[in-house]
Amino acid sequence: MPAERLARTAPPTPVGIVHLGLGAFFRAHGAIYVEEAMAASGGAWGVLGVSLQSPVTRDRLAPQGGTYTALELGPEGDAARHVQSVQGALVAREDPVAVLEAMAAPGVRIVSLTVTEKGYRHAPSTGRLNVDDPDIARDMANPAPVTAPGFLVRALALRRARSLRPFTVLCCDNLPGNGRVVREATLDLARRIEPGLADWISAEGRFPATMVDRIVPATKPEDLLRVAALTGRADAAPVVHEPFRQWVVEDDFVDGARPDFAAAGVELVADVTAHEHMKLRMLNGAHSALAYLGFLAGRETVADAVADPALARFARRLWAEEIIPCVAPPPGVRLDAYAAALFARFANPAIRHLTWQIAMDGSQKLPQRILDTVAANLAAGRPFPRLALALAAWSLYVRGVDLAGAPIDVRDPMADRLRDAATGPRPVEALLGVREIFPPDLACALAPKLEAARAVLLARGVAGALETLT
Ligand code: CS2
Repeated sequence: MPAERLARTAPPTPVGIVHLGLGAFFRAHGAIYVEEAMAASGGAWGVLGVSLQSPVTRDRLAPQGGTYTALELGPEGDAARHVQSVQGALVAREDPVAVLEAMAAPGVRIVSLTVTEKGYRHAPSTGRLNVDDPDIARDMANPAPVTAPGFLVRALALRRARSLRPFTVLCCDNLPGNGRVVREATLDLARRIEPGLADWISAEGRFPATMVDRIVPATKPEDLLRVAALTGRADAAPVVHEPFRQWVVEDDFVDGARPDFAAAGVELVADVTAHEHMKLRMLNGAHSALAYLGFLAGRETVADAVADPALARFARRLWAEEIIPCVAPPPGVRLDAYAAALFARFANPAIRHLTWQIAMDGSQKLPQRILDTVAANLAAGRPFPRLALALAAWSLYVRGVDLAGAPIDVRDPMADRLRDAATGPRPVEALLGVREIFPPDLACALAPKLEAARAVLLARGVAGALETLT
C-alpha cells in the first residue's frame, strides 16, 4: 500500500520571515535553525517561502502544509526530521504582487535570501549591481519586479509608504561580504528609482553579513524512497544533508528583531569576515577545485573524488600550502583542524554531491573561492600550482566537452561567452579577458601559470597533471 502523504502536525505560526529562494539549502539549514530557535524561546517567526521562478517546490509542499522531511545522512546512518517552520510558499513569477504584499506585512521583520550567487545580479569581480542586466533594467521601470534586488527595493518602498519599519535583509549566499553586496545592490537600484527611498534604506535598513555552512546535495529520486521507507510517509519535497552545520551571523537587525538564534546554536558576532574568508576559501575553494578536476577525471561525486588518493593528496596540500597561508583564522579556530574536518565531510560516502552540481556557475564562484586566494599568494610571492591547475580544469570544462571530447552540460549564466572564449584561437587570453571574473592585474599575473597548467592537463590528463605536482 502506498504510504500516506506527509501532513502538518504542529499548529501554524504567524509569519515573521519571508525567505526568497526556497531551495534545498535553505530548507536544510536556515529553516531548521529558525524552528529550533522558536522551540527554545518562542516568537512569531514562521517562514513564508518564495520561489522566484519555478512552481515545483510550492506545488510539492502545498499538500503537505509547507512541511517536509530533512534527512540527515551520517556515516552512522540516517535520521529523519519533520520540519514545520515553513508555513507556505509563493511563486514570484506567478504573482509578484502577492510576494510584495507578504514582504510588506507588518509582522514580517526579516527577509532572508538564498538565491545563489547569480541572483544578486552583480559583477562577481567588483560586487557591484549590473545595471545592464535586462531584468534589472526592467525592475527599474516596472513596479512588479522579477529579480531579488527588485523585490527588496519595491517591498521596502511599500513599507516606507505605509510608515512601517524596514525589514532586515539577511543574505545567506556564499558571497564575500554578502550583507554588503546585497545592501549595495539594493541601494543602487533604489537610488535609480527614487533617491529618497535609497536614503531611507541606507539610514534605517540593516543588512547583516552571514556565513552559512551545510553540505546539501540536490534531492534525488531515490531520496524520496529512502524517506518513505524510514518515516512511513510519502514526502514529495524532502531534503538531504550532512550532520554538520554552522551559521555565523552579524548581530545587526532592525530594532534587534530576530528569533533567538543563539538558542539554536547560531554564532552571533560583530564581524563575520574571518569566518567567511575561512569558509569560502577553504571549503568552497576546495569544493570547486575538486569539482572541475574531479569531473574531468570521471569522478561523479566529491566523495568519489577524495576517495582517489591522488585527488585526496591534492586537496590536503591545496589547503596546507596554498589556502591556509592566505586565511586569518577566526578566534579560537585551528585551520589545520578545520581542514581535517572538511576532508572528513567531503569523504562522507552517504552524501552524493555531484561534481557537476558544484561546477555550476563557476563565473559567479571563482572570484571568492579561488581568485582571492590566488591574489593573496601572488602578493606574498608564494607559488600556487594547485589553484592554477584547478583554474586550468575550469578553463577546459567551460569548453563544453570533456578531455575525451564528450559533451558537458555546462550551467553558467555566462556559459555561451565562456565557451566561445575557451574554444577560440587564444583561449587563456580570452578567458582572462572576461572582466566580470578576472580583474586586469590578476589576469596579467595569472596568464603564464594558467597557460602552463592547461597545457599539462591537455597533454597528460588529470592523473598525469597531478603527478607533476611535487
Ligand atoms: C558548493 C556549496 O554547490 C557548491 O558550489 O560548494 O553549495 C557547498 O556545499 C556549501 O557552501 C556548503 O556549506
